[in-house]
Parts: sequence; C-alpha cells; structure tokens
Amino acid sequence: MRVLILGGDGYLGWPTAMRFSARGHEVSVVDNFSRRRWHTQHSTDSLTPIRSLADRIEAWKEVSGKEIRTFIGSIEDGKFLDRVIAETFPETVIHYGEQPSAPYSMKSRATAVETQYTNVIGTLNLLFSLRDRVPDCHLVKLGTMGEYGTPNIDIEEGFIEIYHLSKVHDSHNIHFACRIWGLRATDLNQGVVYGIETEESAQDERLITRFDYDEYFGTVLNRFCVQAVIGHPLTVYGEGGQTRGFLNIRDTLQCVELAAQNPADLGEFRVFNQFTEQFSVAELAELAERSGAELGYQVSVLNYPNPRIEAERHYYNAANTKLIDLGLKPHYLGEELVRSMLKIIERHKGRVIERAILPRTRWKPGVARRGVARVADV
Ligand code: NAD
Ligand code: USQ
Repeated sequence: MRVLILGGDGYLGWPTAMRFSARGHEVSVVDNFSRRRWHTQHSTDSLTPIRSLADRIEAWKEVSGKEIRTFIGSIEDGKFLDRVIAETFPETVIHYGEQPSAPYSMKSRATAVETQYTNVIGTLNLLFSLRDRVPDCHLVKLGTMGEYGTPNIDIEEGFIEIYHLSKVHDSHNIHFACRIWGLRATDLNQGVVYGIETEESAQDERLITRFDYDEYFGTVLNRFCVQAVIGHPLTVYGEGGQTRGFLNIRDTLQCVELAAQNPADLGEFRVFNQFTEQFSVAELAELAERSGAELGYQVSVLNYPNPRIEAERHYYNAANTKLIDLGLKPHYLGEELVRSMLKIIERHKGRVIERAILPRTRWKPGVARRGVARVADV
C-alpha cells in the first residue's frame, strides 16, 4: 500500500511510519516540525533525546533496509499539500498532523486561533486534495474521545454531544466530504495514549519517539511516571475522579493498522472509539505510586487546583467494540508495564526540566480584568 502519514515526526506519527514501513508498505511522511518549535518556544523538550527526522530516517534505513520519503511543509498550505498528494498518490492517508493539546490551545488567544487554523484548515485542504487527486484513497483521521466530553449517558461509537472543538469541526467536514464527494474515511476517536517503546523503536535507540511530560503536551500517565522517577508529587488535578479512555502506544499502531487494512467503503464515514480501558486520574496516580514504590521510589500524590474546566466526578461508559471486532489485541495496563516505563524514564531523568511540570495556564482566568490588558494576557 502507498501510505502517507501526516505528522510523521510526532509522538504517534513516527512509530506509525516505522510500523507501516516494516510491513513492506511504501511510506511517505509530512511534518512542519511545529511540535518541536512549540517546545523551543516554551524552553521545554522531549524527555527522550529524539534525533532529527532526517537522522531517524537514515537510522531506520540502516536498521531495516527500508526507505521512508519525507516532505517538510504545512498541511494548511494547500499548494504544498496538493503537490505531496500528487507525488505520492496515496491509497491510505493517516492524519496525525494537528496541534493535539487542549491546554496549549487554551493558553492564549493566539494559540487558540493557531490551533483552530492549523487543525480545521489543514483537514479541509486535505479533503480537497483527496477529492481532486485520489478520490478512492482511505482517510484515517485521528480524532479524540474528547469530542464526546463527559455526557451523562453511555457513549456509543458515533456522533453525540461535543467538546474538543477543532476535532469536532474536522469530523463534520470529513463527514460532509464523504457524503457529497463519495470519499471514504475512518475517524478514530482516540483516548489518552501512554507508553514509549514500540516493536520498531526498541531495535535501536536512535529510533525512539518523543515523550513529553510538560503541562501542555505531556499526557497524564506519562507525566505521572516522570514525576514518580524524579520525586515530584503526582499532579492530580482537582478530585481526580476525571475518567477517560486510555490505550498503550503499541495499541495505537495496531488500531491504525487495522483501520487501514479494513477500509471504509466509498462514501462511508466511520467512527471508531479507539481506547482499550477506562481509568480515573486518581486510579492512575495510585498505580504509578504502587509501581514506583516497588522500584524504590518515594512517590507522593497531591491534589492540585484544577487548571481546566471539566467535571471531576462523573458517569463515563464508552463503547469500544469496533476495533476489537476487527482483531485488536490490547496491551492492558498494569504494574509491570508502568515499571518498564519507569525504567526507560530513569535512563533519561537527567534531561527533566522540572519547571515545566506544574500547570500555569488556567482555562478560566480567576479574576476578571478591567482596563488595559497586558500584552502577555491576550
Ligand atoms: P504530536 O504533536 O507529537 O504529533 C503531531 C505531529 O504533527 C507533530 O510532529 C507536528 O509537528 C505535526 N504537525 C502539526 N501540525 C502540522 C501541520 N499543520 N502541518 C504539518 N505537520 C503538522 O501529537 P501526537 O500525540 O502524536 O498526536 C497525533 C494525533 O493524535 C493528534 O491529532 C492528536 O490529537 C491525536 N491524539 C493523540 C492522543 C495522545 O494521547 N497522544 C490521544 C488522542 C488523540
Ligand atoms: N490530568 C491530571 N493531572 C495532570 C495531567 C492531566 O489530573 O498532570 C487530568 C486532566 O485534567 C484530564 C485527564 O487527566 O482530566 C487527561 O488529561 P491529559 O492531559 O492526559 O489528556 P487530554 O488533555 O485529554 O488530551 C490528550 C491528548 C489529546 C487527545 C486526548 C484524548 O493530548 O490530543 O485528544 O488526550 S481524550 O482525553 O480522550 O479526549
């Protein structure tokens, strides 16, 4: 299969590129390095010492004997994207190339606008290029379980009440394009991902993917594991009853592969819920505490004022049968898995920038400001 991976330098995109390449597919990746740039702007960095994309691709060729093509540019640049689609003529496009973080989007007006623009306009450009160049191509789009929020009802696999807005706009635009142009797409509403290593990246340290723990881009269990290793209290926001769907990074690769191997029909817009288990934040903190203690770390848990606007105690029951029906074999979370993450983190703990851990961005500024706002506030 000719596979084009958008966001192929990212946490999930790079391991996915290696996975498809290892399986003998013809893989091309697009990235504009915005994720690396956002970290530079905040003086933060991946815990793992990731190589440049060019170096990774060279290392992958050495290890596997396989080539991955790269295109450096932005998805919201229609001309660039159209040229890439015309040159690579993909049968499957896997779209990871977005600004993924809700806290980053809530940082300021500028970052909210940037998020909406890069995500919504990027996907829209993609839909037009697919229509004009490769109308039979299967789009596998990474959405989020956050599209549903935490409604007080069971979450089916489909469309209901909304929360994660740029992703929701994407879903509507993709749905519309399937309906009017007959394109085919799978929207993978993914839960929160944890983990570092995949089968391919474990073969050579130069292939490791990024791993973030800062307030904007680190996801909760990844953050807790880093905090456990460096002796920082685990940052449970609010009561810790927030419950989400979670999955191992290895299962992200499995799910995307299953979706690509079993494409939607022409004109079909499918929605799969991509997670394997549900946990509350407090349960994850307890797991990190227990697993850390077994390795001799002194782990404490603290309830911090919640910087987000979210329910801290709520009903949550989401369906996730469709990928299981296609053959997903989950890697379930347990102490052994957390311990193996802690051991990898231990190797890189000298790189932790502790200042980046505590949340500084409030989703709703506490005090209403009157008069002239400072530039930093807007
Ligand atoms: P990531 O930031 O590591 O990867 C995204 C990549 O896309 C980055 O390398 C970035 O530089 C690139 N990119 C962003 N905007 C781009 C643009 N306009 N043009 C070209 N390249 C661009 O994030 P990730 O964690 O790998 O997430 C990938 C996707 O999966 C996102 O859509 C995210 O919302 C979704 N997702 C992630 C998680 C998670 O827990 N990591 C959970 C659910 C859904
Ligand atoms: N949380 C804490 N402490 C922390 C970090 C997070 O209590 O130190 C809580 C948050 O308040 C939230 C939950 O943990 O209730 C999950 O937060 P997260 O930062 O791990 O994940 P989230 O913001 O939901 O975003 C991540 C990805 C995003 C994807 C989403 C899937 O960054 O791209 O869309 O997971 S989901 O959560 O299912 O919407």
